[in-house]
Amino acid sequence: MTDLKVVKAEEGEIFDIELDENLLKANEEIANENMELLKKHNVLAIDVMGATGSGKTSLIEKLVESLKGKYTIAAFKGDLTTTIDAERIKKHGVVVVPISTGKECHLDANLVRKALQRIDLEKIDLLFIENVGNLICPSDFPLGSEKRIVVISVTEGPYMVIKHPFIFADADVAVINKKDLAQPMNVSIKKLEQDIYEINPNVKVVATNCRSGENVSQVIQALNL
Ligand SMILES: Nc1nc2c(ncn2[C@@H]2O[C@H](COP(=O)(O)OP(=O)(O)OP(=O)(O)O)[C@@H](O)[C@H]2O)c(=O)[nH]1
Ligand SMILES: [Mg+2]
Repeated sequence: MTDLKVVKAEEGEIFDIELDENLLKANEEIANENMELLKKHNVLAIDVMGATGSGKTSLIEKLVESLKGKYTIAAFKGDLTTTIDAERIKKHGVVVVPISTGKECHLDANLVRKALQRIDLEKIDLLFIENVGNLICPSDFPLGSEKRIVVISVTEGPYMVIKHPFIFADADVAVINKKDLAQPMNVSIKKLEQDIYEINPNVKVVATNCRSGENVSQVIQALNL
């Protein structure tokens, strides 16, 4: 592939705290507890992960608009400090809990557990959890959600998928957003789709325009909602 000599991180040389095994194990245990709790109350939780600015909030807004007649919906929104997205989702008349991660580049199961204590789970059918915009860290931190959506958009260029394979491996639905900009960006949606299927043949891929709402109904179908 390349003649360039690559400097590689060997095992034991990666100092990133996210790779600390105890931390990941602790997170997984809490995620399992969250999942049990959600199941007990018949709440379907969906983790919406994806690149910064790819359209996660726009997608949730459209999903909420389409589904709020059928389900009672709540949303959690993880961000470093702001509540901008939480306010956007709240405008659609659903319960929203903003989660501030401080400096963390992803949500974790403990923060979600704290947020779960803020809502009446008996009154909720469907919970969207918008993760912090990031294609790397959230994949290591299950939250206890039953389904995972990954959102990328064509404006991030043609290599987003092959550069970030891990996040697609566990996804149920992959959304390629901003399809209206594919042509000016000179990005092939077909190629992005192929790249995703190569990583995860079981994922359902939908190309959307979350501004207009085009194909959001296909995302709903892909989620079996
Ligand atoms: N042209 C176009 N713009 C879009 C589309 N979807 C979202 N946008 C715009 O893209 C910008 C970012 O969208 P958001 O929904 O805030 O993205 P996000 O992934 O939630 O962003 P962060 O939470 O900040 O990571 C906004 O200006 C949206 O209006 C789309 O399909 N086409
Ligand atoms: Mg957002």
